[in-house]
Amino acid sequence: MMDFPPELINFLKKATRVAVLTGAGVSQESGLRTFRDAQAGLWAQYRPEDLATPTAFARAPKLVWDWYAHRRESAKGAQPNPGHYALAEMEKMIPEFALITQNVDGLHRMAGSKNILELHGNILNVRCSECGTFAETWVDDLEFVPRCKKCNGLLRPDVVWFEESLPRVQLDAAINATRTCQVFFSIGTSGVVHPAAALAHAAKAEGAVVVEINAEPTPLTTKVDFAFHGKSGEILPELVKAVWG
Ligand code: BV8
Ligand code: ZN
Repeated sequence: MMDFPPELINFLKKATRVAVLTGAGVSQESGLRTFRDAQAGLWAQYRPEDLATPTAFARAPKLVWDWYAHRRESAKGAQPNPGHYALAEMEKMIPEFALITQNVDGLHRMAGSKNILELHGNILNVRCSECGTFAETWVDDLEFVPRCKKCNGLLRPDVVWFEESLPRVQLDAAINATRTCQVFFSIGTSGVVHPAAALAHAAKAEGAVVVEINAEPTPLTTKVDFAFHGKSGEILPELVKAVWG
């Protein structure tokens, strides 16, 4: 049983407004690779940053499509881990709770979280790169990228690529939750991708208590009020039990 600082426990017991930012580390114990982990197999030769861009898709649409098809299948086969469930539990205890996620794997929703802000989209959804229509079905195993039934445009994953803007509604809601929260958690993220990486600093500037839960130190670690280094799937359930029994 981990022992948490009493001042954090007492603060969380009284908190009514909490914002949580999660990154790929929260899904690591569900068997999904984080961005920093070396890619596997045939994808090992590519850097994610070189595939998750409109330029890459324009230059090699089939390569990018296949990378997402591979990751979509992994995400479909993944289950939420105790860290996802602990966050869904925490949400039930806090009147105003926002779960801001950089993850595209849909595992927070599967675990029962409700107020989820997907800043970088959702890999399980596919839309047309021209007219934006979402595709209900498509064929994955052809030698070319499937096309939109309405306008014949190339289909693409419904995620935010580098150099693409984040969805306005989700980002505004995330900024608002960050500005008004009493406690901000940064969990399983290396805190290098912007603008998500700026949220913890904004919370701090507004006087929130900032808590980091991550496998290793990050650039944020020296700036937070409490830092716990370890697996989120182990720390989060213990924290929820220590605060809310
Ligand atoms: C934008 C979807 C405006 C796609 C993703 C210089 C300064 C500031 C910004 C920029 C800059 N240069 C370029 C930019 C902009 C760029 C950016 O931030 N680049 C970075 C690389 C510097 N940002 C953008 O382009 C964004 N858009 O800014 O629009 C604009 C418009 C036009 C022109 C310019 C700008 C769009 C960013 C969104 C990109 N899409 N994902 C996909 O999934 O394929 S980002 C992707 O990478 C993920 O979603 C995630 O957000 C990010 C990876 O970060 P993490 O989630 O933190 O994962 P990571 O692997 O890094 O870390 C995991 C952590 O978990 C580690 O610390 C590890 O220790 C820990 N961990 C591991 N296991 C566990 C654990 N912790 C706990 N428990 C465990 N078990
Ligand atoms: Zn279309």
